[in-house]
Amino acid sequence: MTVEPKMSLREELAAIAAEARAQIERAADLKALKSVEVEFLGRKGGKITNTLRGLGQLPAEERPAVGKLVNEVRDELEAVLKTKEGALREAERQEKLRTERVDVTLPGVAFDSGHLHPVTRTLREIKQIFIGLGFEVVDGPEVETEYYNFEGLNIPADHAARDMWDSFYLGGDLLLRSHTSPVQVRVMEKQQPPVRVIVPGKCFRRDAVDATHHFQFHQVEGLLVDEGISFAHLKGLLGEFARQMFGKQRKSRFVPEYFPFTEPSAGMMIDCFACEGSGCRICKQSGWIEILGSGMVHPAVLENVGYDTQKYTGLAFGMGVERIAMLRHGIDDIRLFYENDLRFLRQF
Ligand code: 2NM
Repeated sequence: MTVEPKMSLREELAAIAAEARAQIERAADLKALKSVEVEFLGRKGGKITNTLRGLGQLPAEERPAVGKLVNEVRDELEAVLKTKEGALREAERQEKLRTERVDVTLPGVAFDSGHLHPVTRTLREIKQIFIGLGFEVVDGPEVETEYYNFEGLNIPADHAARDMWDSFYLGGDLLLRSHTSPVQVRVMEKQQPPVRVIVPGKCFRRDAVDATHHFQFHQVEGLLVDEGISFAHLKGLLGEFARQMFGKQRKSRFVPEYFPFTEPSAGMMIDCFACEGSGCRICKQSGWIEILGSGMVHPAVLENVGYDTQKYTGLAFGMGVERIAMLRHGIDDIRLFYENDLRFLRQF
């Protein structure tokens, strides 16, 4: 029977250390490395740690030297582990960089950028011009009472002129406003002159829809009330607006019109900006285009809001925003504005 010579503690230690080095070297990742660390250097049951227990069996004089050796082996293995850990971390980092790399040369996702609707743009331009001329922009309700939409504006119930502003009636005395003039009445009720306001907004009329009419559209109306306001102010103000809106060489002329809330009333025409007056599609060969309605505020309207008509006079005007936009861009059908057809909208 052969007797295996019992390994000395030193030999045992050397064998464990060699095994540990080999396993550290083989560890494929940090997780594997951690289990090698636990197996050999773990505080409880680690193979190196366990050898310290064998120390007690040694003769007393050998203990310090072997104890020192155990510590040295432990320190050395810890150092080897640390080096291996660094290498594995770096390898993992490189792998992450490789797999998560972003190709910055790929074309990005292009966002379609939209733009403002041509009616919105025209409305903003009109507002900007009157702001520059000292007007304040106000708005008011789209659902109105008969009083503000009609009576207050000198349009009594039995008046034939109501047909010009036939509305949508909501029951009671409520209706959808057929112009923005009710807002001017509300403004005048609240303040004494001077009044300098423009009122942009949506209006509703019970009109048959065709190329130039729609049941919903936008207006900008304006009102200037003060001492001594005359028709000369009206012509000067609106002529300046026409020049800023349609070109500084524009000529304007006024033609008789009828509105119940103004007296006298006048339509303003400008010479055609498209053909300079020689005749074209836009001015229907006449050389002139009507762009707005206007007049001196009827004294009955001023009395309705309690103004002193001996002291104050006013001028007022109104224009259709869609109509102005159509003229400007040569658009021949108002319905195109509301169809949301991008082939149309992208042209403006
Ligand atoms: C227009 C034409 C002429 C107008 C009159 C008033 C008010 F409130 F002062 F009576 N607001 N707007 C007016 C005058 C509107 O639109 C074509």
